[in-house]
Amino acid sequence: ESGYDLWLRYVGVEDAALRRAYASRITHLVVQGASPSLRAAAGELERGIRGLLGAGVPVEAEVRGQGALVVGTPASSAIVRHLGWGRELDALGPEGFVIRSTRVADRPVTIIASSGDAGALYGAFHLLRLLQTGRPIDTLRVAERPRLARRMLDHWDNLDGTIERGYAGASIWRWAELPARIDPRLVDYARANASIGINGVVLNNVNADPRVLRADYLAKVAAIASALRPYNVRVYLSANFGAPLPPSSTPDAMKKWGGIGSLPTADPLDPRVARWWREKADEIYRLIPDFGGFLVKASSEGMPGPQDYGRSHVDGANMLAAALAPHGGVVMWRAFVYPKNADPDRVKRGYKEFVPLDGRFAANVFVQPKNGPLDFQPREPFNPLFGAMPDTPLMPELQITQEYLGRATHLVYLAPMWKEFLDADTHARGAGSTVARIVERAPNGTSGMTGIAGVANVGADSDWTGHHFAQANWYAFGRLAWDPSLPSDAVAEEWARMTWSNRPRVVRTVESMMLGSWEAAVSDMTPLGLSLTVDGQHYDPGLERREGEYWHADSLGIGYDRSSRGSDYVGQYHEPLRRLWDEPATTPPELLLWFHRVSWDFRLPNGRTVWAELVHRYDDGARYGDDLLASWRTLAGDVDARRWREVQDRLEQQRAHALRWRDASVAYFGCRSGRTRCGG
Ligand code: BDP
Repeated sequence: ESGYDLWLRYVGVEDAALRRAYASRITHLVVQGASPSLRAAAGELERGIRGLLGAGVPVEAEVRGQGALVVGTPASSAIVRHLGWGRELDALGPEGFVIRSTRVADRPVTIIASSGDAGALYGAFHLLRLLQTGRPIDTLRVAERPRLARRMLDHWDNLDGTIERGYAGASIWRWAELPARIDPRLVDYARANASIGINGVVLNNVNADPRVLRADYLAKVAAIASALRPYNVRVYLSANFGAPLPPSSTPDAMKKWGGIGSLPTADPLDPRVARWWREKADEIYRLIPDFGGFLVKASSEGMPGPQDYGRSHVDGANMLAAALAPHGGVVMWRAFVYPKNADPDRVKRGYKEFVPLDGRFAANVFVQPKNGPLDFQPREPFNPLFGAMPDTPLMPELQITQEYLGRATHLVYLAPMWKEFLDADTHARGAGSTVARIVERAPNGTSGMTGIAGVANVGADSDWTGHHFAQANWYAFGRLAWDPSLPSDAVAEEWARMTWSNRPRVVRTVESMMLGSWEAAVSDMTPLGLSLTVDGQHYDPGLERREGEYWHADSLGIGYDRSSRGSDYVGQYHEPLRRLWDEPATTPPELLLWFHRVSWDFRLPNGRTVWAELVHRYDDGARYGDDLLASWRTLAGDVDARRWREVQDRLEQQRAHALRWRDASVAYFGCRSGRTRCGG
């Protein structure tokens, strides 16, 4: 196996009794309705059942005897309509579904029903997951609905086929061939997304090449949209704010992109600019009637934006929102904005830029903060914007691609990191105001204005993600976007069963390898709340690079003082966090050096000094590489040879790299602190 099939392998059920039980419950398939999504559901069920049960089942127009699997909506299917579940299905929404064992004309059947075709498709994938993970299906009573409306995968793909922070080969969008030829791989990509509930993709890098909005590219975008549509995946684009300008107008850095228009300005308050965007939106929707909207990185890291014209983020976002609103599109306006003049402490800047704007964005604008205030570090405290903008829909941006977490070399399962973020209590409206709850509730209950985005780790490699275990992060992102309350271990177990095997030993081993891997990576690269310890490529240790900027280490101590006595970043949090995190003694050790500069002899709750704890963690983190290898070795023969060997190779690289991190870090801090000899 190459890994191409992801978690949708549909290999035969090994347990013969279970396979017989499934076969007696699924003797034929009845899919009433012929919409593209219902056809996709039927196709997937046929394919999955054929693989899992070793033989296909007939597709019938009606229930014939026992064991029908019926799929449909009240609108598409008379069988579903006559069950009288309409009210319940309506309450679950067009993406929600029920799966139920019941009787039709006195015959036992299994029903997958939804008020929408998309929900029926999601239900089909859910049933397949039950079969793939060996669950009983005799007395099903499933009711599901997504907790967030927009579950987005953001590609940082460039028009030349490269991917910013991509470690799995070239872009899967083959722009040169489009729109004439649509790579069949796109259908498999769409299936994978649908299987985990992802319903939107941004095709291009946030450092957006404006040409993607040109007519020739829009025709290509429309072709991609048509391939994804049956799977309920809508297309969005990153828009370059300077697009109305002429191509390569001026050589200065702020406008290095130029545009695709001919206007002398991109000032959002200039009526010509507003009109340009309105016409652009009209053009897009003529080609792609269900186009999702724009993701915008503006006035950030050299990208053009409203601040080039003395305007605010509100001016910029609302102008674009007005162009999209007549068509039902949205703007996702990134909050990854950190102008130097806002504050000497970089992590304070996003909050200072955006909190004053709360409540002023148009109804179809999301503000999109990263999970942490800095930049996708292995561990950060939650971004204080969550809980500070009650009147603005916030769509968190997570990073699935492992920019700072060992790229596609390291096995790092990210669900525990995302859970720490989603479960973090902001205390914005008293205890229990978790990030997940804030994100799940749109201000004023505006429908469609909840969501979450993950920066994709997908590329054209045969295994899609460059490491077989990195597939788990794509999978977990989708599952958590559907339901942020799912536990990391349950998601890991599902994935392990589908991707590797249902054998208990494999499931246990794979799951345990995954579950400790994030903490180990944090220990190895950024223990105790350190950040940006990497080199320019964001892969190898590069401690000297950032010395003094994100933390400071010398003979007296280590850390960054963000307490009220320092940068007062802690003041951006609600009580009691502000008070707790203001003192080293009541700050969780995991974030100690993020919030405080302490002496090397400062004692942690476990009795170790900071120096001893750092060394201990580096050691622990590095040793996880050995543990992973030892665990994986026990599975030789339990999993297919090619994938086993490929993972084994990666784990060996990871171990060597982890040791390098430990040695470089201990040597560096040993020298800075005066505990060990420098150099050599
Ligand atoms: C940083 C990445 C850079 C992105 C930027 C962003 O290093 O490639 O363009 O974030 O999110 O993490 O805009």
